[in-house]
Amino acid sequence: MKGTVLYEVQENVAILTVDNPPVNPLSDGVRTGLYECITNAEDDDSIDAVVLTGNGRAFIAGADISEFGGNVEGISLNDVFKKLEFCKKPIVAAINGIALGGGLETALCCNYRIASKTAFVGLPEVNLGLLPGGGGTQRLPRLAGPAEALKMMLTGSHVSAKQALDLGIIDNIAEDIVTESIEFIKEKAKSTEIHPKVRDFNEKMIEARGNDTVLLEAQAMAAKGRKGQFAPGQIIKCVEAAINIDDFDEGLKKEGDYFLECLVHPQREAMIHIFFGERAASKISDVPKDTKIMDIKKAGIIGSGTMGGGIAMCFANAGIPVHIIDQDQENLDRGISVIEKNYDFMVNRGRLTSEQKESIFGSISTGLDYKDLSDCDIVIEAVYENLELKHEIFKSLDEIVKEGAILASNTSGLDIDSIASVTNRPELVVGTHFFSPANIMRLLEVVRGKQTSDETLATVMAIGKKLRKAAVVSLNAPGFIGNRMLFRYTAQANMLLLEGALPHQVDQALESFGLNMGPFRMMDLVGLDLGWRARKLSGKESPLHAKIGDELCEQNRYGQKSKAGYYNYSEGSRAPNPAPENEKTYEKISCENGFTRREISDEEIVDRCILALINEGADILSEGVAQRAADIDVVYINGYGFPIWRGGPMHHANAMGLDKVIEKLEKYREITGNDVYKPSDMLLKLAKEGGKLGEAPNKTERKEKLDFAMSSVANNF
Ligand code: 3H9
Repeated sequence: MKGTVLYEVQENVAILTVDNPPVNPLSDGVRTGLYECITNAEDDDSIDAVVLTGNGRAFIAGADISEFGGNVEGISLNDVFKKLEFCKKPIVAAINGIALGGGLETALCCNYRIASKTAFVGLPEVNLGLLPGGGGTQRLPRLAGPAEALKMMLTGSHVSAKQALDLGIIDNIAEDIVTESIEFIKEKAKSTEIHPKVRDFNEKMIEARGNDTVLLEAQAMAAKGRKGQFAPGQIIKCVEAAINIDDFDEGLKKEGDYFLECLVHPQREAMIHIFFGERAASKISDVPKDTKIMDIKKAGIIGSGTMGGGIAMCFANAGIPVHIIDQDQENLDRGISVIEKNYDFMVNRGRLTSEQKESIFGSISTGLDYKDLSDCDIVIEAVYENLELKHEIFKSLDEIVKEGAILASNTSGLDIDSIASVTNRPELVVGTHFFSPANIMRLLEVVRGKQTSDETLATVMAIGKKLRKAAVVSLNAPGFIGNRMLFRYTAQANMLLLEGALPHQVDQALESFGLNMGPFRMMDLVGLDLGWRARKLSGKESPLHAKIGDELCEQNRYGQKSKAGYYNYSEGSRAPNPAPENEKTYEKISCENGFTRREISDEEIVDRCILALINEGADILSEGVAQRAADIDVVYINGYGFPIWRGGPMHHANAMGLDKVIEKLEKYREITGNDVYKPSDMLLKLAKEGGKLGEAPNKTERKEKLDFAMSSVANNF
């Protein structure tokens, strides 16, 4: 059995300590331990009261997520909760740290709750495609009121001890959590007052009855922030039951029914796949666990543009002082004022206090002289994509920055080995591909060059965690993981346009599938002119899929920046408006290239774009560029707007069944004659074995990695 509960007695108080490192989830051993320890305390006449706390940095991080979807052994969580709630002795939850999901629900079954200053609580089950199924949907609204409870449950956000106190979720904050909790419960045990149970607090429920506003607002919040997800609607139904049903146990039963529907829903499996995928991504199979992590006390950034500024904010937010260098003062002034505006915005939104802003913003310095970077532990170059320029910068950095410091390039696709080759420390050179805006987007691709050392890689992964990024390792290969897949995907979207579909049709079909933004809206946002200019410079003929975009550029339609691209944009707005004037261009280019435009169904649009992603992803895996399929999913969800509830393109393929994937690939290969749909060898092999996309093959079985010099992807980024 996993986990246990320690039992200790101090001054007639039983102290129950949940012990299941590192974060004390409610695994079978903990459930059994809790049940038995409460029974012991009840049966022991010398015990007057109980303190329940957790070992280490967590109180309880929730139900054991690894148990969902399998056979749950031992005592059920709800039996434990019943035991706690109806314990004959008063119980206080001494919330010493993290109390999430089933952890907060445990505390809500106690008579009293005290938290340490640094503790935080929340019901984040929605992030796993679940709802708080241990009474949380019934008890939290009784304490915090339905509006605040819904906000917490629909966003999954964490609430500090101070906020929890203000919301009425806890009764007090303590400096010395266990000692003060013992004193507190001893006093309570002496008094004759009835020890409260949250189930009996009906006031806020009765108050909310007959007024739909709270529920309607919750529905609007879910529609905006959790598009396509199943669990939010279930959570709202649970709170509706809490408000309208007098009998608490009947409300609990409803919650149980709605929870089960979430549990068996495919979204639950997909979202838990991503929860574990994000954590697995930080484990690098051939880098020993005990690899030394370097101490990063100061960071340097080259370039104060959007990327450089965003990256600087990430470091400053994580408490690491950062120095930004640019080539002229005007750029620096502009860059730093954008950063300050971002922080002011956060202050205005109540996300930071003015004091916090002063301290964080104050840790960012700027200058023009590379010498000021000499004492940095890591320097990240974030200038525009030009290999010669990057070579120059790395040569200078290598001379100036202290020995042993990491030099990183924020390239989205250039050859890290080539950049490393101009330095005398290739083992300390790595790619750190942040996504724009870097202070908001969670994805960080960490690009491992041929000579990047284990220590450098492990340190950069640790920095990624500190910066709260979803960090994924990619081998150094054209487009790395994400942009290589994106290239295939947008190329197919463009082929659909050439064959007869229209941009808004393609966008709508893929947005209905769950993508945040359709490919043509995205291309307009990024700018059609980047690829066009690169192709013009190369003097080569545009590939078929780029023909329409290039023709639009010839008409000065570069996308949002010129207020016209695949769509039209009005001044000051990013909302896409139809551009019927483009249709004659589409017809002309289709005709010139031998296509007879045809009706294309939404199903074909989605299939072709998503299959292109899957097939390329399988190649990336078979080359070992990504360590495992889940890494690819983490990349695509956090950097490219793929819906988390579908678990990423690789999980989506596994869920569909690889046989089915191959069948569809063959079908579209026949229809289009395009080799993009030639099933990847890895898919064929796995389908034959009845396997699933999982780990990359070991080094000897890998397909040869794409070469920068040979790749069309590299020429486009
Ligand atoms: C629930 O409670 C349902 C109930 O309402 C009702 C049921 C009837 N279970 O993230 P970290 C592992 S649903 C199992 O790197 P951090 C994690 O995989 C649950 N394992 O640390 C990792 O393992 P490894 C609701 C868990 O400090 C290790 O612990 N609760 C669980 O950055 C360290 O994790 C949640 O959704 C778990 N519950 O962040 C909370 N939690 O080392 C989910 C963690 O092998 N957890 N692990 O890779 C979190 O949000 C973060 O882990 C936490 C710590 C903030 C706690």
